[in-house]
Amino acid sequence: MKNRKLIAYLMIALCIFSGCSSKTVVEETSSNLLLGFSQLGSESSWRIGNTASMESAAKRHNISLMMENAYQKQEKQIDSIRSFIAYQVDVIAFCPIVEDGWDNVLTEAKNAGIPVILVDRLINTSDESLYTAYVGADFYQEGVSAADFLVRKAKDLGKEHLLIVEIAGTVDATPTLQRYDGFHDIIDNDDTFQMLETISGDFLRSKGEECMKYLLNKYGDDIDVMYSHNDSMTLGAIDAIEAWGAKPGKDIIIITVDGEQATVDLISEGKINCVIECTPMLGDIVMEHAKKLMAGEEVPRITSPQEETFSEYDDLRQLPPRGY
Ligand code: GZL
Repeated sequence: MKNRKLIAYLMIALCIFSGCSSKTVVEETSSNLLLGFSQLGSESSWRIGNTASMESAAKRHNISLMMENAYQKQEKQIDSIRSFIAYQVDVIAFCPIVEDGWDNVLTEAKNAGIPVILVDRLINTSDESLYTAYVGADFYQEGVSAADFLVRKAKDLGKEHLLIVEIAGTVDATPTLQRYDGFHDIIDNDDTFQMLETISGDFLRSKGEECMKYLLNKYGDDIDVMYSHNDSMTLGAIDAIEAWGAKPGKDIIIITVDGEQATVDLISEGKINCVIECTPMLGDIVMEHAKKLMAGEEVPRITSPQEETFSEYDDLRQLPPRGY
């Protein structure tokens, strides 16, 4: 262990002097389990909550965490995974920003005998042995839950024809692909609804606002519903809707995913109609898996947390603080 600590600190020094931008943080503990974690970025409150969950869980489980932030760049994640391999960490965990392009680096991890845990998002690979476990949401179900709310809301309003715009997440990211499929598998088969357009806001608040401005300029007051793949984009879109002079939650039904405190609070203010929960608190599950793998024990291939739907139909006064 002492050698690895020395190498770790030398790597950090090298990283600092070479100006590499993905910040390496080594949270050291007395344990001899070192987990290398590549976080994809800091694009949303959800992501910041996920990072905090991983850091606090590592401490709780007495696991040394070497974390690098890729700031939305897949190539930085690949570099981080290679440095974890070079340092011979015990387990690698990462949130793949997109589904494609991981086979080569994960084959290197496999050849080095280092197990890989996918956190929050999946990869697209023909070699299922390249990762041991996935810890993250059932995004398809989140899309279905969003559609289920809209079907109920349409019936409640007695509406027979509603026009929908969709602000999607990062192209080729698992939540984007599956939140789209889950929603469309219901909505596209119901004549009450008509999709006007789907446009990517890359999970960013600023792009959510830009997308909604574009959609309002193109479709104006014809828009009845906005379905957004994450709360950050929704908050930006609400700024655009109010600047347009419409009332979010009334003139335009607002359905969003993540469950940040900020959006759940807007349900009570009547500005958002439905928030589908996607918890970022995955750290404890990941650390439990890492400890079991180090003990030579099996772990489940897929672990998805139970998630709820919060809407205007619920009494949210007793809801505990969301924590992100
Ligand atoms: C979902 C996660 C998504 C969130 C966004 O698990 O991958 O990425 O919905 C975040 O807020 O940017």
